[in-house]
Amino acid sequence: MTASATAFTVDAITLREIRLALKEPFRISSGTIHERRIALLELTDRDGASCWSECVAFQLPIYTAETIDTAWMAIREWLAPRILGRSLDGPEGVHALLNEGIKGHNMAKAALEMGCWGLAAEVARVPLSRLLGGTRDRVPTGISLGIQQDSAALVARAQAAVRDGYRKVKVKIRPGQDVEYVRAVREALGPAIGIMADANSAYTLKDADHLAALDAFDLIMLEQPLGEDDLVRHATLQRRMTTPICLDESVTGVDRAEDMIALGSGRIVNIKPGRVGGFAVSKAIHDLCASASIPVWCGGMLESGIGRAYNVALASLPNFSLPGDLSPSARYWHRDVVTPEWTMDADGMVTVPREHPGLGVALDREFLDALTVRREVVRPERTVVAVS
Ligand code: OSB
Ligand code: MG
Repeated sequence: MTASATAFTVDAITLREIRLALKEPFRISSGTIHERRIALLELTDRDGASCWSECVAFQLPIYTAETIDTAWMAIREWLAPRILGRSLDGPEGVHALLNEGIKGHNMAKAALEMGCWGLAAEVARVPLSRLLGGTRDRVPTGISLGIQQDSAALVARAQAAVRDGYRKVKVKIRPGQDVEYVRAVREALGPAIGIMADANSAYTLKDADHLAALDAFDLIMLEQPLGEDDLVRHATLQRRMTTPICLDESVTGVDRAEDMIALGSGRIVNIKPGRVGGFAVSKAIHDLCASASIPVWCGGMLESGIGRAYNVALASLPNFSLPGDLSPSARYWHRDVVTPEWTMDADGMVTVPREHPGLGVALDREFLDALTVRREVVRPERTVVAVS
């Protein structure tokens, strides 16, 4: 791909908030998500091309510090003005432009940066997966099951997931709902099914012996048992467990992935492009992990079909060797905002759009309009035009 083929100039960025009710509430150790308030971006090129992207921040800071409202402000006030009206050769350098002198706000940066990758794919008329360097036509999919009222309810969902074809079953855990829940799932599913647990930072090193009891269940991995900043403590815990630790919240950039590898804080990385500031950093973490023989997989943030298009494209890179949290639309929503909706085949595989240019899905504009609760257009020179 020549640089000029992906050159673009963003003329306007429309921020839009939609509300999308989950089919059922999703509970993690730190809180419950009932409905997604999602910030969407529409980036419009000077020559008329446009592309949508999604900000994965939740309504409350239960996963990382960011929220939809902090991201909205960061995009409008500090980040969008750095991109608007600037002629860019391609999306590769966008993260550096957004990151210079602006700390944190990775999900806000990612929404813009990934939108630039999508726009570049539109402009160059290539599928996003190919622009990124993806090589797979289909990606294996796992399900992430929220914390349930009791282990019987969890087992029923896990069994249904296996019947649906999912290639991996992830169960959320927290103190009091952990070892016995995992034991029940392993006993019900038998030894052949890939199972893992995700604690979303609910434990401390005082729980090391308790967590080591999970070693009995042959888990593919234990995701983020300790705090986001606990790289050294994760290394201590990893030495006390045979189950591989996978880091999610802790890996906020390439440096943290390097630290994980150097310290032995974990053996697997969950890459969520939103958490690390977008695709350029995701690719760099992917490449670093590939060279260190660390498997990676693509995490999820209960995205709409728009964010899912970006995750599926990313997961088509070669070192995404474990099933991602890339469930089909119908697992989350009564109706998704894209057509076709995301589906999974009976083998638990999601097809990567590798023929259509851009995201490979179309937006259902009428439905999006009906879901929209606020909209703002940001133009060059930081003119904010409030629309509603
Ligand atoms: O830690 O991966 C996580 C959902 C909300 C907050 C954190 C996480 C999750 C998931 C959802 O596991 C995965 C999905 O999008 O299906
Ligand atoms: Mg996680």
